[in-house]
Amino acid sequence: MSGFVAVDLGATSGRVMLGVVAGEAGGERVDLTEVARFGNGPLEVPAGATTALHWDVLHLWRGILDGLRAAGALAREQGVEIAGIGIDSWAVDHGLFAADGSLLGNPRHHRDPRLAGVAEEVLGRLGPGEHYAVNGLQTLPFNTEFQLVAARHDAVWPLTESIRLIPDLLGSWLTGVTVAEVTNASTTGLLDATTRRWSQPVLDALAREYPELGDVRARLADVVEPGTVVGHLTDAVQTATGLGAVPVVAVGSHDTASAVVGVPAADERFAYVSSGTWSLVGVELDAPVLTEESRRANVTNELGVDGTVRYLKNVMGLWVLSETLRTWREAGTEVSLADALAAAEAAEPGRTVVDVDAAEFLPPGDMPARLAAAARAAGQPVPDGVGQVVRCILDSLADAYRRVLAEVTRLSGREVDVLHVVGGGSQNELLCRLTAQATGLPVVAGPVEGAALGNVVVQARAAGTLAGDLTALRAVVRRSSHLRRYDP
Ligand code: LFR
Repeated sequence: MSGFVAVDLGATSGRVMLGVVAGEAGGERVDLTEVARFGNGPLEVPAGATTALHWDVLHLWRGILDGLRAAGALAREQGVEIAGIGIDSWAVDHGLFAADGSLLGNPRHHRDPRLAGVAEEVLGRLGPGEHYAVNGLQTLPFNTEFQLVAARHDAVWPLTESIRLIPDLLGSWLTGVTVAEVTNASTTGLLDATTRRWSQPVLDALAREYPELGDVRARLADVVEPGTVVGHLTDAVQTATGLGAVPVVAVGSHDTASAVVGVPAADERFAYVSSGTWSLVGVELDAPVLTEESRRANVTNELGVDGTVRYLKNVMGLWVLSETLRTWREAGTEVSLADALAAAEAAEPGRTVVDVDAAEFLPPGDMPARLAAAARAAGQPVPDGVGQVVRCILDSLADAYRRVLAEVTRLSGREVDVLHVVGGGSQNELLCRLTAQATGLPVVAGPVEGAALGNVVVQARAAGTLAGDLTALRAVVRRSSHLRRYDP
């Protein structure tokens, strides 16, 4: 039997899973076992007169090596041969490498405060309409292109020879080969959403406005599609993990792209919420929507597996809840997630609904205070106490999902019969129920490990263990998952 290792890195934890493909042809399923889990999160570091928000990429590297060793041990126990490794992670963030191949410092976190105002400045110069017509990307303050503009005066910038998004960075450490996987590359702002290649006009426009950037294209690897073999584990990694020369396969390396593959839909009439730290709400299309109306609505055309487009929008997601619980914990009141949700369940419905996508909810900090300020500004009752605060967050998320769904279906013309919720947030029953009520659609919740399953099935197809189009892969996902349905 063949096993595939999925490395799935989220904003709060990284996981290494072994997925074993079992069952007869046409009835295959993936048995997924988590072999390692390690923490992840933003780290604030003093930087001269200010502070900078970073990721601890070496901690992730250690977690991955430990996880690969554990996956190897489990595979040996089960008599399974590991036939591939795939990495997916959050998007946009990247490491800078010098000509000698060394990493120039820890990657910045996309919630870094220095990005405030940069996007507006850049788009003011490039022309937002022209820019969107090429890259089709929603304006988020942290799109890679804005991060690069913010980095152009950094001491390490002139030394930078290679820019690698997180999964490509880690893949290059595993194999010695650097690629730019397309689904994640599509979140940089530098890709042409129609040709699925780096956009020379966009790169030229940036170089013209910001000469200090120099030749960015020379620092980017060539784009590859999911399913491409990146390379094989280096000798050093083989020694560190006890694995052989296993191939590393490019999957939908943007976690949301893998999560959308992991949506257990039966046909194309579906919408999804990939629910984690962020909630990504959208539909899957065959071609990008690059209209002015779409740009004004700030809907994104991120690229998906098999030539698809993920037409979606970022909603602030469970980040607001996790930061709320952290704020209370640091103030000395430990509230478990289960207790928080039980209190929200008992609280008055729809009492306070705020715009959770407002910029003030992006950086880490005191969310209850920000929610109170937003409620006051909107002339709504200020939530007080655990139940009201958490209820306000969930009601506001469900309301944001409703708004975004109406927008993406209208702008794309895609009709949908069902809303799939995948990822960690699919376990939040109250949120699923509120979502069904708000959208008027049946909600199918699960799989929790949508991204890891999407990662595994794309590898398994590349290896010839599975066959077929996305609908066929999704049937495998469906057979591999426990799903729950919530009717409106
Ligand atoms: C979700 C996600 C989103 C992206 C955000 C930042 O994990 O990948 O799709 O917008 O993180 O990278």
